[in-house]
Amino acid sequence: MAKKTQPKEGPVKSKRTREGAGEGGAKTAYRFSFGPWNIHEGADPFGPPVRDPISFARKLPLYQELGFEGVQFHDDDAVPDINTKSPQQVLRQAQAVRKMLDAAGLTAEFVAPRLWEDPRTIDGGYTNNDPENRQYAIDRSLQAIDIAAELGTVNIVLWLAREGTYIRESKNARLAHDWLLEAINRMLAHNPNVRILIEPKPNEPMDQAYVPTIGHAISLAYLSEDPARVGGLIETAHAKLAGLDPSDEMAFALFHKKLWSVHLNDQNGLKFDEDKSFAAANLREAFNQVRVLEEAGYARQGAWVGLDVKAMRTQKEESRLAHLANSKRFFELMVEKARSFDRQAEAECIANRDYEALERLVIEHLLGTL
Ligand code: 3MF
Ligand code: MG
Repeated sequence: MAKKTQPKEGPVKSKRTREGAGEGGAKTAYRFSFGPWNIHEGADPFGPPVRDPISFARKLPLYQELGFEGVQFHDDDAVPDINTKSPQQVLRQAQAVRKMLDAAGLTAEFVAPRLWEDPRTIDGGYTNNDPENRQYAIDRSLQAIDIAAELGTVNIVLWLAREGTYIRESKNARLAHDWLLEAINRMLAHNPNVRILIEPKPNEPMDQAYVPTIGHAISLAYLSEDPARVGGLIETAHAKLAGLDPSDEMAFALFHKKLWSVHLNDQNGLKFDEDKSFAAANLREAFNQVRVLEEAGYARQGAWVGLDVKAMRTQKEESRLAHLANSKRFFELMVEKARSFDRQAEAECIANRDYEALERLVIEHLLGTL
């Protein structure tokens, strides 16, 4: 009886009616994005840059060359020295960047207020104990919304980098969540089109962060003034750092219709946030992330496949973009793997509750030995 489910003995070819189909039946065409910080000079906490900087203007043509259409921004990627500029200067600079994007055939995916470098955000932005510093965080976030509007996107990503503590006694956690919600509501009220994507991460730079998983983010979304405009962005490495399976995190957000972007990358166990190339450390987890996105028809609603990957510090100038090309290639190969997975054999394994056979089906499929 188990024979049918034994890959070596030739699984029955299926009609694969659910293959890459999503809900509507058509296959998903993916479009890819990354942020300018993903072309990186290689500095780490223990050593200086090892590659020359590339200006934003010189990075833009590289997007198309690599097959990417979307650009992710921090507010100050679009408007450098943002704190020294008047509101009018900020908007003019954003308009100039929009022209550069248009000329390069690129689209802005999101803007993220960078609330982790200014002296006023040393102890957090929205959850800072000092009301003046909290006000700075909100003002800067509202300005990021105005920049996003100029760049032609409604998406604001909140990576809550310093919203947490080094020692738990230093903040009132219950109050901190109240302040976070207040900040989200202020942003929603500022522009009726804006959508907020919370990017959870459990630690680093803080010892403990307040919104460590997508479940925490979505619970805040539902409490907000307009839950339909608050969702999430899931980064593979961040889910791993929380000890969770990234594909399950994505499935949870998809179930809530709140997976609005992803930061695909990889992470080798529980250590610093490595931002390795997608699929480079955990092939099977990468397969499962793509499988979940495929099944849900993720990209159909206009969501992007965003990467948040860093080149290894050892990488030489001439091949410093390989991590981006590789990650995209590995994603596309995984899409093929997800689409060609034998769904009928899978269904038989499940019906027989023969998960050892299912294990073999998956592994032999990934190894290409079927
Ligand atoms: C965090 C992010 C970014 C970071 C970027 C630079 C939107 O995972 O995705 O914020 O700023 O990774 O380190
Ligand atoms: Mg990220």
